[in-house]
Amino acid sequence: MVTNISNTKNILSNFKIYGDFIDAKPFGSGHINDTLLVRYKQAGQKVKYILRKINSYVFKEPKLIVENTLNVTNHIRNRLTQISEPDLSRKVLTLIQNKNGSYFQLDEKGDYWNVILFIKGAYTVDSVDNIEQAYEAANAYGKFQKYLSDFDTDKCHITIKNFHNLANRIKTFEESLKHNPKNRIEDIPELISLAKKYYYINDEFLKLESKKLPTRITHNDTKINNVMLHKKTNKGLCVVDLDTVMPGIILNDFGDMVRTFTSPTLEDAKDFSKVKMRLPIFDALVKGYLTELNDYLTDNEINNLVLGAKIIVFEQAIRFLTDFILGDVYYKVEYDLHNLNRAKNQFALLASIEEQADEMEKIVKKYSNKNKI
Ligand code: GN1
Ligand code: MG
Repeated sequence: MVTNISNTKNILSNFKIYGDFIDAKPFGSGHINDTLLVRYKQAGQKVKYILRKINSYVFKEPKLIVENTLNVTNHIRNRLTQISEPDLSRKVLTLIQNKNGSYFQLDEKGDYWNVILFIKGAYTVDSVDNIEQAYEAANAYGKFQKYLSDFDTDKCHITIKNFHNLANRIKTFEESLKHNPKNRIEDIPELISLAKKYYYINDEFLKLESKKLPTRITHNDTKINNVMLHKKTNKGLCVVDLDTVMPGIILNDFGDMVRTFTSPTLEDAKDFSKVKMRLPIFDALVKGYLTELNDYLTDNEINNLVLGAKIIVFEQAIRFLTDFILGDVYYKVEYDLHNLNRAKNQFALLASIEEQADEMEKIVKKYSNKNKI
């Protein structure tokens, strides 16, 4: 992303931010929105903000994201106040108003921008280095889920329709095979057969769906780098990137944690032999998550968490593969085969999960308080 400073300053001038602008730099590793870290000098102190341009190809109604984020953060702030949690501004995101009192700014091209206060003294990681990080980040997502357990699902907008609808993702994948607009499928027959082999995961899910999993307000993008960790204590501080907070099922949030916490490599690493589901990291993840949620989740949810991991890793693999076939229209790419490598990487992770599924089930049972006398 190329930063045009005068344009950035122009956008920022609409928001209620005081002091003197210092600089703005591209930030983070998101594939969708343009994100900048912006610094201001306020009364001698440097203060950081996150400025984001919302991707309107992906989010058809960006206003809905801003409304959801506002409602969800207000709800969490109230919950934290009730339990007298200290240091509130670092435990929940703060949205900044523009000078008209709204929480987004429309530019002359019709793009939506919003500004968030950067969480002070926090950092993120793109892959997990140790069990402590896995525990802390999963625990932060567990708390996030717990605080939202009494948020009215009818009051939360659907920001992307069918986002984690695996049947629909398979349909889109099948359509991409038919259209094959860039003649890319000729080179990848084995990968396409492999993808089809995993359709059984959707059949398993459909059988389960009839047993009704509760609809909750879920995050839907529970990547490891969407949790801010405390620089000094390494504790989970705050869950960020609330764009896809929507009514959903817990299996998806659990699944995306397994996807992004347990592999030692990044989702686009090209040495697929290094891609593995690491059991000790999975153990810490389950412990951190269920410590918060054991009393909130149903037996049916807990008993199917491992299926959630398979669902999300498979879904992500075919999302990357579909985007490769369609010519990289959705995810930002840095080189021609980027989406293809991402897909291969995710299929390697899925194979590793399949191999260790029994062990994973045992770990979930170990930390679950269900079916125990
Ligand atoms: C996208 O916001 P970002 O770039 O972290 C995507 C997620 C994928 C992820 C893969 C709205 O997330 O669903 O899991 O890339 N977000 C959207 O890294 O599609
Ligand atoms: Mg996101």
